[in-house]
Amino acid sequence: MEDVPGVKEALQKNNNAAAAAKIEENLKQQNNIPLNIAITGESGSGKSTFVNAFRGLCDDEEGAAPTGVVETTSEVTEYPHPNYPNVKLWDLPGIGTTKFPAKKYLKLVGFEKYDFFIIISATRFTENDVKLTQEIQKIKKKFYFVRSKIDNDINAERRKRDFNEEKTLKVIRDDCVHRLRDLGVESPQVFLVSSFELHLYDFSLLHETLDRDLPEHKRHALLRAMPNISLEIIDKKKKTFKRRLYWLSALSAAVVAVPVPGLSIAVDIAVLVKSRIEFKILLLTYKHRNHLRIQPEDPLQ
Ligand SMILES: Nc1nc2c(ncn2[C@@H]2O[C@H](COP(=O)(O)OP(=O)(O)O)[C@@H](O)[C@H]2O)c(=O)[nH]1
Ligand SMILES: [Mg+2]
Repeated sequence: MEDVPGVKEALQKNNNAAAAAKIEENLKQQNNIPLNIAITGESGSGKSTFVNAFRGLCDDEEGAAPTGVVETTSEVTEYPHPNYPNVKLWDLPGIGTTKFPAKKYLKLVGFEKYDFFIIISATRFTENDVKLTQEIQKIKKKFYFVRSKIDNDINAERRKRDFNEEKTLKVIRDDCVHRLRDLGVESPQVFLVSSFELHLYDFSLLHETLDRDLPEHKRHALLRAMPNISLEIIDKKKKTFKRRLYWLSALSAAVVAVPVPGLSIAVDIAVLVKSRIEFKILLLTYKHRNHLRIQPEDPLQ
């Protein structure tokens, strides 16, 4: 079990109240760690659809980013995650328009606040996408390339008699990588994604990569906001959930032992009970969807 800073010291001094306060502070902090993800790319590349899929919303749901064949985003729009509002996806306007010329783009979209950038392209990455990566490199922020609408490519290729999904994906990936290299991007990493089917292709790999690159405290924020698209993600969530529950029980035990004025754990516990139920449902749905014949397990076992 990970340590909460200051708890051991407080307990060694027999100061339960101080230990409880440290635990509560730490639990609250975990809820409030900001993570700002910038989604950029040309108009029509699938930015808004990606934002919605990441937040677990359908495109026509209330609070979803507007999407469509003629929709263009001409402003920076903020979309907080419905359950974890500290995680925000920012739907950015396309680079290279008169309103957002490449040179001034990062300044105009307020680059400082983003933890990293996801650059989306539905076909080939363009000169503008590359200009943007060059500017992002200058400010030393991370960026990732997403080649979107892979379901369309696969469906079109499927009509051919010698269709092979793996080969098709490799051709698309190699093509993007070569193009980005030709445009001057060193060792580009490209993730093939369908926002209609996040559980397929490279979305999980994108998460793994972000998870590796992010600082520890931001990783938790990302994981909690991730859509439940694979057993790995569900399993990782289960682990952090158990850790949180452990500290909450420690906190409630400390409060019972020495009542500490001003400590409010009731709300947090209600949230945990609710998420425990949600957890079970999502696990069952996931298994059902993937035709896994696994008995539903208690997420806390
Ligand atoms: N087949 C498919 N279509 C997509 C995908 N992502 C976006 N689209 C469609 O592409 C069009 C433009 O998407 P939108 O998200 O509005 O693009 P934006 O202008 O970059 O925000 C819409 O009709 C979407 O339904 C995808 O992963 N697969
Ligand atoms: Mg849009």
